[in-house]
Amino acid sequence: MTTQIQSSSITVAGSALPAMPWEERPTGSNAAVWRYSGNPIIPANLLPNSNSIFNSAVVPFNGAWAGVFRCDDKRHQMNIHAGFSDDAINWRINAETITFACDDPEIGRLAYRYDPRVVWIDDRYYVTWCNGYHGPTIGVGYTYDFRTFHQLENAFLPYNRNGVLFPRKIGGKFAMMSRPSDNGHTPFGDMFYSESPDMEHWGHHRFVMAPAGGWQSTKVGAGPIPIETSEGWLLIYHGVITQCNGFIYRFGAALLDLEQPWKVIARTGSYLMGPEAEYERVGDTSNVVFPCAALVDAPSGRLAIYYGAADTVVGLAFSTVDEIVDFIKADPL
Ligand code: BMA
Repeated sequence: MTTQIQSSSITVAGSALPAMPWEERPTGSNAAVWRYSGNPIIPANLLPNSNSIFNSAVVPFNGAWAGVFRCDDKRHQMNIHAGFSDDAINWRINAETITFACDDPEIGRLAYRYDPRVVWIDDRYYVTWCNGYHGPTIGVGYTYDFRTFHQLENAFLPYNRNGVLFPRKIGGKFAMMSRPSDNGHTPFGDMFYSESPDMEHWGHHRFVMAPAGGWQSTKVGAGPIPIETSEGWLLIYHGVITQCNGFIYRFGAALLDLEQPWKVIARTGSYLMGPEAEYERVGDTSNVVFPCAALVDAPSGRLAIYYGAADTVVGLAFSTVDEIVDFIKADPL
């Protein structure tokens, strides 16, 4: 038996974003998540020296939109760049990488930076990313204006990836999901929850979820900033399966307890979206969709999901909180 809930009963925390990108589900489709008709929205060569622009994060900013973009250059150095947009679809990305002011040169020194997430908490935008420090770990910084950036201490020891902050303090503490990993193309990965009183010291680590069968059998990692709903935190996450020709990255979603987010209420059995379009199937790493951000219009529950496609370009997809919660409940793990 499947559980159906009244869509209208779900409330979503956050702002109204009536100007965010939106398209209705195409006629004849029953997909829970559907692609923007103009995909990909950011081409690999948007910058003069970019090899690829993909796993990237966007937020509302000053009545328009700003973001932090993963750009790998033609030396294949991985770094992050600030960008701006009037419609959240057409982006102007700075050709220069982000420069962080940092009190400690040991921490501020660049090795590599990739897969940013951005979130507004209290009074500023926080940025997390996969930061090279004797292997990958979670870099943390903040900005008020996307022009000046400050870098804080790394959240964790190496090796770790997919550090994703919650959009408010929980139990009075900053809260972050992450995935302990290795120094290579990690063939494992569970998600953990950690909390911090000051955005520097992280502890109270709690196990959240492990890989399961099928599409999410090799590793799982948090995607966009979790969305607060009356059903729990809605966490869109990527899941990976190892096939003869390598990894395939898809994404699903879970509902987490609002006050104790390490407690999983429900989780998708089937994936929500996987590589299907040519720009997701073919690229520097074929068969990857990797979501790093979602804009949410709280009153309508509309979602605009930004994802890297085939480690080469940025795609945009749409859904609603109701659709995804219904999907989780109708086909739970
Ligand atoms: C992960 C990260 C992502 C990348 C994905 C697929 O380990 O490196 O940046 O999109 O692999 O290659």
